[in-house]
Amino acid sequence: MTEKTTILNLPEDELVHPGNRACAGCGLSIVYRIGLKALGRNTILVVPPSCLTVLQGLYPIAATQLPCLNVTFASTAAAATGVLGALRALKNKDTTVAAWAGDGGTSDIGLQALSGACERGEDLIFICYDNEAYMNTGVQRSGTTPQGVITTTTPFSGKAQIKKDVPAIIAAHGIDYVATASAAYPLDLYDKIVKAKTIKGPKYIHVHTPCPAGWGFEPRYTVKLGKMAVESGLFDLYEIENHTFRLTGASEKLLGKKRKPVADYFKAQARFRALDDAKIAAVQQEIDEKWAAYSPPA
Ligand SMILES: Cc1ncc(C[n+]2csc(CCOP(=O)(O)OP(=O)(O)O)c2C)c(N)n1
Ligand code: SF4
Ligand SMILES: [Mg+2]
Repeated sequence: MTEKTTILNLPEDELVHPGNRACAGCGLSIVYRIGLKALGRNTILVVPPSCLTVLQGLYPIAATQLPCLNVTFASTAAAATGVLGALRALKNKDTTVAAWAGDGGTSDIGLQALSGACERGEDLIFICYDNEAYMNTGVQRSGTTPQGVITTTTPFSGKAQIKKDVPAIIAAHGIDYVATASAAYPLDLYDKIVKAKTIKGPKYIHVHTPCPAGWGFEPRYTVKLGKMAVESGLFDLYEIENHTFRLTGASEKLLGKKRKPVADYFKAQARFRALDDAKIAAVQQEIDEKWAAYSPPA
């Protein structure tokens, strides 16, 4: 079994400058800081319009020390493919190309380019930070916004449709590495990115990323909210490696244990205020059924 990273052996090298334009308590700030430590200095980032472009800022006062291509919304994985081609022409075999997009830029607008890159087998890491809406433009619903969430485009009874399962869609391409992670478990995310760097071909990591501004909770609760999503069994940490699924980290530890009620997670956020008890009970039942399938009775 590979040694897990702890806070004691995380690299000290900081690739994100202190002070950036993200909101206080932004989950993306955690994901980005730890994610860049895992990717390392020999990395080229490809980023579409999103809160990340705001967090990174503009040259010459950018928050990141890595080279970064800011590209059009729909083109992230296609632009990353172009960077890979340029590196091949330069006979550069060791630079990592990481496409890094929000949920809107991944699950909706960038999905065809991502699908194409997966189908062609491009050697890139695609990281989606899922804050479950188009946050940078003022909280519009996206394909990954959960059912019932109030956004500026679903203002009354919340989003009618269910959350799009993007990791499952990408896994259906048959690529060798798909994983989920959470801003609340940065070391698990770190280890997954480090592992992804060792695998040839497309790698996809989907990161649940609490957003105080868009979800309606106090900035100091970012990690707590992320943990509640995992500990309730709503958002699961897993890997699909060489087509084999396994729960990891905090989700693996939940197997056979009592999970926290999902109602606590919903009630801690203003965006779920339209959910009544019957809808919450229906989600709880879905979670219970999913977990019964993870650990069928002996
Ligand atoms: C083609 C196109 N449509 C719309 C926009 C405006 N826009 C910029 S960022 C953004 C939201 C991105 O949402 P997401 O990918 O979830 O990232 P987040 O802002 O949540 O971090 C939108 C709609 C754009 N730049 N290009
Ligand atoms: S809107 Fe949300 S994701 Fe965007 S910078 Fe603010 S807290 Fe972070
Ligand atoms: Mg988003």
